[in-house]
Amino acid sequence: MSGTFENPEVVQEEVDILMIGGGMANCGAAYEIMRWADAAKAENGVDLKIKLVDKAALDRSGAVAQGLSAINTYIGDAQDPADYARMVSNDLMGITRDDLAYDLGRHVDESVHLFEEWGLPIWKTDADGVRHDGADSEKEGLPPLKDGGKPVRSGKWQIMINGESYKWIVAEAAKKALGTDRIQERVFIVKLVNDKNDKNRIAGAVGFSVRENKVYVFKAKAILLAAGGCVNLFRPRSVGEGQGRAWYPVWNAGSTYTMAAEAGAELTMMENRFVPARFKDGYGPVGAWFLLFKAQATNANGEVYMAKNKEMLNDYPPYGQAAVPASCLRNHLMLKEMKDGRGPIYMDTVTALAKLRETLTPKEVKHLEAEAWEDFLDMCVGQCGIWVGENIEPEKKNSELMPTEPYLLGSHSGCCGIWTSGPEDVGAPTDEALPGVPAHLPKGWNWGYRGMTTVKGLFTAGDGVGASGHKFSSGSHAEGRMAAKSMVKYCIDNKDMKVELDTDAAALVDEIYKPVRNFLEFKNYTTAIDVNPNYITPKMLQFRLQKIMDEYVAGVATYYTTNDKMLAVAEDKLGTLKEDAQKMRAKDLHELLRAWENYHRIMTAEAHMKHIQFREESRYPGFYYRMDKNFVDEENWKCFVNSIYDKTTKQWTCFKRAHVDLVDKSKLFKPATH
Ligand code: SFD
Ligand code: AMP
Repeated sequence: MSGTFENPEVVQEEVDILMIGGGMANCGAAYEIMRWADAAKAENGVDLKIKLVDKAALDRSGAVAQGLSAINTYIGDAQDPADYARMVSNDLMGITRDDLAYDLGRHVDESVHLFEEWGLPIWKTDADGVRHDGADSEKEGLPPLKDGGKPVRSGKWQIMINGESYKWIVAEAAKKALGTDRIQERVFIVKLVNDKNDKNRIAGAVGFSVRENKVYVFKAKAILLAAGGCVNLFRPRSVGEGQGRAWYPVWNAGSTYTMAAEAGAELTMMENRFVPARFKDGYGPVGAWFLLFKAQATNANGEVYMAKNKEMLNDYPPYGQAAVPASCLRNHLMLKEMKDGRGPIYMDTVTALAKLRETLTPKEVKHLEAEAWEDFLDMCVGQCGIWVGENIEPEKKNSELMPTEPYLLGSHSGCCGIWTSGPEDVGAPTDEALPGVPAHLPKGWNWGYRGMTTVKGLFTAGDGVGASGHKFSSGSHAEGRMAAKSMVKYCIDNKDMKVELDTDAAALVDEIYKPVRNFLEFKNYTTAIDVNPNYITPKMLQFRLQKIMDEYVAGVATYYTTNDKMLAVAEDKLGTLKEDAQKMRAKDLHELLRAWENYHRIMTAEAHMKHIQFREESRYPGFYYRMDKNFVDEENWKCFVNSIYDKTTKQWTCFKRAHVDLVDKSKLFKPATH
């Protein structure tokens, strides 16, 4: 092993483009980037050096690790990107960037076509309307999607796949296109480094190997930071040995938001969160049950709360009147039953499967019953364990549903993230245009490079891009591809630029190995290795963070409620926790990883709390309620809440940015049909 635990080997490397993370977004970027880089070489004589680092192994890293059983964003030919932008806006209570959603909508299908070309099995419907799963549809000679093949739609936007090996397939294409010599796995990036001569420019990043005693200091002109969302900042519902399980992946630790914020990038909508309704204890997804199996959720008395509590939607005009109420509002109606003591909530799988038997052939029914299991086997295998352990056969026994602990993400049904530059050609003329900026986008929505943050050279995609959402796996891949193209353009436009790190390598190494040194210095002070007045274990610190967030920032303990006073307490406690984070210990490389992941979680948690505090309303009923401002205030708060973190003063500044609808939303608010 190189270096020692106390004094790691320092590896310094200079590249033009650094990609951080190897999930869906960066696999998209990796696939796309070489064609633009090769063109840059041929046309401009610029030979770009490119590198991708991932804290894990690409084949199973990120949210798609276990696989998925649906691709949730596929536009197809029955809808268009404007319909998609409308849906995204509606599900996120009206405050999203139409330019980003529209742009994604017009590119996402190409990624899905590539997945199919690379071998991802996609369910198809034949000319007689019969459904075939991926392997069968290939045997039957049904055409691929790009040649007019008809997918099996679970919902309006979602298509069914046999996706246990989804990530393997996407990673293989990424590795092939980028070349394995440009990829380094098991390197955890801790922080970005700004340019010495321009505080608002990116100059590099620093991280460490999770297998060897090595610290990596990268210099880079452009960085694509796509390290996923944030999980485990709230106390999870699962306890004890089950705690390693969450709905979104536990290894998404807020690295994207924290590193961007510390580098000075403007964040947006960090108050937003996603509280998915999931199968209880196993976190099994519900989409296939609601949309494909047409199941209904009920209270303990068998009453369908979406019908029973329909009137409650009238409290939230115009969103309550949408044909499909937003995810948070669906939770809002469910929570009413739980709070009034009519729980547990059930997914009525028995009735749904019985009804399907009335219209489908026995073969199709068998296929669907198998799919009920495969849905979980593909993406959430723990839920199958629960079903087996609790003797649940979905055709005979209903399963409990439960709203989970909150998650922060920008690619699934949430929209927190980083404020990024949009496309240059989307939108209607507005008089708010900046001089020199195309006149069709609102002020501040475009500054030349799609996906670039407000820090020069720093790009993001997938969970990193805020104020959009509903991109899911396919959209994150497409967004990564768009960012790759922009980064190459940025590097060509700035080909003579030199960047210089604002901190020297030795200081960066000291900072990163601080938890190791805390341990080595004090470990002999007590005989119990985990109990020490001079350091705290990352695990204990994580419990503290989760308790604060759960009890004061609208976690499950308070049925997702908080108020200004509780937030003030949280602010105080998080401040102390941030100070104490400097005392985390690392007794091995694994704990060093845990220590820095926790630091990233704390910063993300602080941003979340600050944004909730700033937004004086409850924009997402069912996800969180500020009980002192328990209403949606369209007049004053139909706007983005953005923030900037100052790493020197350690202060957040939150502010409003105007929201503009670029796509007409009136189509959404037809009389409700549910
Ligand atoms: O069932 C560092 N998602 C679903 N998408 C769909 O299309 N269909 C579904 O069926 C979906 N469902 C679902 C989904 C996710 C999960 C966990 C479940 C179910 C159980 C969502 C998508 O998976 C998601 O939108 C995308 O994957 C987001 O892509 P991206 O690239 O933004 O994030 P990532 O894939 O998690 O990758 C993050 C990468 O960063 C690495 N990383 N590397 C270096 N240094 C650091 N500090 C790092 N921190 C993280 C990670 O290793 C990873 O490679 S369903 O619910 O609807
Ligand atoms: P989920 O499995 O809950 O992550 O959902 C997968 C997809 O189906 C996402 O696009 C959700 O927004 C959508 N979805 C889930 N439940 C419903 C529902 N009851 N009505 C409409 N869309 C839903």
